[in-house]
Amino acid sequence: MIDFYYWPTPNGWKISILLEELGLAYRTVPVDINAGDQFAPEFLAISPNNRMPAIVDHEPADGFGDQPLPIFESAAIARYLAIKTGQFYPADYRLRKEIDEWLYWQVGNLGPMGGQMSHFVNYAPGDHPYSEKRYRNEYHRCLGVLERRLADREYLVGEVYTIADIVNWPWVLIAKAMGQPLDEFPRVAAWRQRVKQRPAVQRGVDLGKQWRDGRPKSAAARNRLFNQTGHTDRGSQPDDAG
Ligand SMILES: N[C@@H](CCC(=O)N[C@@H](CS)C(=O)NCC(=O)O)C(=O)O
Repeated sequence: MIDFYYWPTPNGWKISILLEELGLAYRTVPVDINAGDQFAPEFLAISPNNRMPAIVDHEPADGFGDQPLPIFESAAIARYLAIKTGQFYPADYRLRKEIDEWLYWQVGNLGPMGGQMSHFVNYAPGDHPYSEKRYRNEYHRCLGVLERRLADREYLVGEVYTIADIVNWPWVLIAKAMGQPLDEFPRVAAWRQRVKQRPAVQRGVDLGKQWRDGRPKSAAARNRLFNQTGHTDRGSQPDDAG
């Protein structure tokens, strides 16, 4: 059994989709990031960067011993689960090299740029034209990178669907909702649609849909989620009621 620490956001969907694709048994542990659950000491012991997704595998893959195995960071989780099950991460070294490139690219580029864009478009109080433009342009640039990559491919690596697609896709799913149409990126739009049609992808995105209200529940929670207080990992604060 796998404990899956999750909240329904693009980063969470990477792993809900993969777990559904793999058909693995898992138990969802909600990490309400709008309420501050990510700062609970029990969660920080699993995910020291106070972010979900994370997993604990109670039946670790061969070679990992028999103690429950915690893993944080979506790309690390995806590689682990794909290697454990022998799916979506072909054994060929050149393909693996390419998959790894697109995994690291996602967690270092598309994800953070999209995340900051979303922050300034959806959450930041007041107007921040420079910051909003900077992240809009960077997100737009990333979509251009994907468009070129998909110019002669159905999927990000070769002709097979891999964890590179699974990890990148949720951050393209939300493009339109963030005010970035995909008309300029027809190959990306077609790939987005191709992946979206997979039943496991639908199930992954639907997981915990009822929790997706999108907003921090209090001023204190908002300040902590957006790190307005310069917090470290002190754990849950008692002031979340406001
Ligand atoms: N690089 C991380 C990013 C994870 C991430 O940013 N998760 C966000 C939600 S989308 C989170 O848990 N935020 C809580 C916080 O910032 O306190 C990954 O790919 O796993």
